[in-house]
Amino acid sequence: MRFIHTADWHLGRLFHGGHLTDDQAHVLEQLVDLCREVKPDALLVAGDVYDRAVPPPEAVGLLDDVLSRLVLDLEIPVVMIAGNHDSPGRLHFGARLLAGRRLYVSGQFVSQCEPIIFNDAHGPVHVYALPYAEPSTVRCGLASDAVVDHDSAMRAIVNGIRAGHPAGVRSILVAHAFVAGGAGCESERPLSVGGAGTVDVSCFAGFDYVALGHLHRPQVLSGNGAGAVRYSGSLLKYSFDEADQTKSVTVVEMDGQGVCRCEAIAFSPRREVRRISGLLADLLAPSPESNGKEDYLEVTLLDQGPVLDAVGRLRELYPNVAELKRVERKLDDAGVARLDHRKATDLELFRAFFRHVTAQDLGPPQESAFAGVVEEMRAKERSS
Ligand SMILES: [Mn+2]
Repeated sequence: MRFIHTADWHLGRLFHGGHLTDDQAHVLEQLVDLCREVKPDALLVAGDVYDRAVPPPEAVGLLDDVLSRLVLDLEIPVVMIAGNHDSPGRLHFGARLLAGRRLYVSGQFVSQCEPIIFNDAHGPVHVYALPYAEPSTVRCGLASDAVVDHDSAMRAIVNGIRAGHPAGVRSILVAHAFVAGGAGCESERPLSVGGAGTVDVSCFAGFDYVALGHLHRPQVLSGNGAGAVRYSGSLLKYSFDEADQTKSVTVVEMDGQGVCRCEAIAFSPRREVRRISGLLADLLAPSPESNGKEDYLEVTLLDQGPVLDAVGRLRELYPNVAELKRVERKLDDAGVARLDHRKATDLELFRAFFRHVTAQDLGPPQESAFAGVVEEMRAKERSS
C-alpha cells in the first residue's frame, strides 16, 4: 500500500495579522500535483485541518476545493481527523454521507474506533482514524476511571483498538498527540495547562505505521517496540522559530509485512519565513539580490541609539516585515547606585545617566560638548 501522510494544515491561520490562505493554496496545489503523480491508495490528514473551531469562509472554501479535486477528480480516498484546533462536531459534519465517496472524516470521539479497510496485493490494511479528544471526553466515553491524562487516555483507546484488531492484519493509526521526546515549536497550542500533555511512544506498539499530527516539525519517533511513528509536520512555517525547517509531506510505501519505506517530499512555499539581522543602513542598501524581498521577515536591528520609523523604511523594500526586534543592551548600573544625587555635579549625573542608557562611557569630546551646553544655559539664566 502506498499512502501520503500530512497534518497541521491550519487553514484560516493568520501570520502576524495577515491571512495565509494564498500561501496555503499554493502548497496544497503542490500536494494535489504530487497525488496525481504518485497515485497513493490514500491521503492521511492527521488533524488541525483548520486553525480554529469556526474557520473563515475562505478556509472552508479552500478545503472544499482541495478535497473535491482529490476525491472526485483523482479518486484518491482521504482519511482526515480532527486536531486540537478543530471543532469536533463541525468537522464531523456529513461524515457518514462523505464516507460513501471515500472521504473519511473523523471529528468526534467514539468509544470504539472502527477501522477503514484498504486492500492491496498482499491483503487488507486497517486504518484507525482517531480524532483528538480531551482526556475528560475519553474518561466519560469509555467510562474508565483509569483515564486521568493524555497518556492514560491514549493507552485506553489504543488497547480497545488492539483488542478488536485481527491478528496478522497490517495496521495504521492516524492520531493527534504530543509524543514525549518530540521537538515542539512556538506555533503549537499546548494540549494541557500545567501538565506536559504528552503520551509515551510505547502507546503505539504494534501498529505498522503511526501517522501523527500536532508537532509542526517533521520528525520520527521510535522505541519500545513501536514501528514507524512519525510526524509529517505542518503545511507551512507558522512561527519564526521554524525558519530553519523544511516543510514536507511523507510518502510511505508499505510492503506485505507492514514494513514502511518513507520519503519526505518538500514543498516550495510562496513566501519563505526568515530571520535577518543587521544595521538598518546595511539592510536598506541596494543589493544585487532581488529574491526573497516578499518573504515573511523577522528583522533584528543591530543599531545602537534611536532609529526613526525603522518598520516603515524596511517595508518599502521588504513589504512583509512581520516583526522588528532590537538587540538588548546590557544595562550597566555600576557606579550609579553609589552616586549621591544631592552632592553630585551636573557632569557626574549626566555621566551616570549616559552610561545607564547606552552602556557606554562618556568620551572627552562628549564631556566638553555637555559642559558647553550647560555653560550656555547658565549664561542665558544669568542674563535673564
Ligand atoms: Mn497544529
